[in-house]
Amino acid sequence: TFRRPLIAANWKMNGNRELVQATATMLQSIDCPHEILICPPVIFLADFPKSTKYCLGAQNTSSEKAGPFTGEISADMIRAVGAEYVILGHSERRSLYGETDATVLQKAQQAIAAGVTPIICFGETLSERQQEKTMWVLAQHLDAVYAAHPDLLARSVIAYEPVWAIGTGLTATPEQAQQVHAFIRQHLARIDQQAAAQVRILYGGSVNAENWQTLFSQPDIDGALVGGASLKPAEFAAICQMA
Ligand code: G2H
Repeated sequence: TFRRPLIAANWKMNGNRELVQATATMLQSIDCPHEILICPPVIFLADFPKSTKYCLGAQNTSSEKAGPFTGEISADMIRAVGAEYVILGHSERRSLYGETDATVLQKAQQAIAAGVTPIICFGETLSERQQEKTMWVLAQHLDAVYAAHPDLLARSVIAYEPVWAIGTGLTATPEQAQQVHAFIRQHLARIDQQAAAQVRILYGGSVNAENWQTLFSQPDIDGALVGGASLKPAEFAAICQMA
């Protein structure tokens, strides 16, 4: 099964118009066979020049369609300013803003209804890994989203982000990551075998230009969700160009 690699930048709450320009210019100048995605803070989406070299996404969206939800931004709205993807259930959203699998599921449904592809993040904490509960924890989270709504699987991208590797400089070893990616695909095959073979599973957690090549060479790693290193256009471009 061919799965087109997806290299996604998650700027988190970083960046400015200068970084938009620098990133757009850099990506415009490179050739890369993978799909490249930039997820800046939504306020910058409209500042990106239209390009065939990259697409755009948001880092969150509302679980509601529209209405009196002060401060929220709907999936229709992010779509209207160019977002084709939205990152959902990032561990920072889960741990700092109380998002649960139920919230993530609602948001994913809103996104899909608006024509936006959700990139749903899953990952274990350090203590869960140390207690050897990684696969069990992931199975619970995956089932909470996909077992009840198998139709979502063919319409989403999955990101495996071990919480202990996020922004810490620690990365999963390629073997550790491959083991989890293969488990995720296997587990999802029980829900929908074809969709599981086709779903792209991204790795996230301290990806940089140094470690990406060996992670990317793993058979079930179909791309990356890049945080810190995506704020440096030259380094992000180098990651995008690795085959
Ligand atoms: C994980 C990742 C991007 P970083 O959160 O989502 O960030 O690469 O900075 O660890």
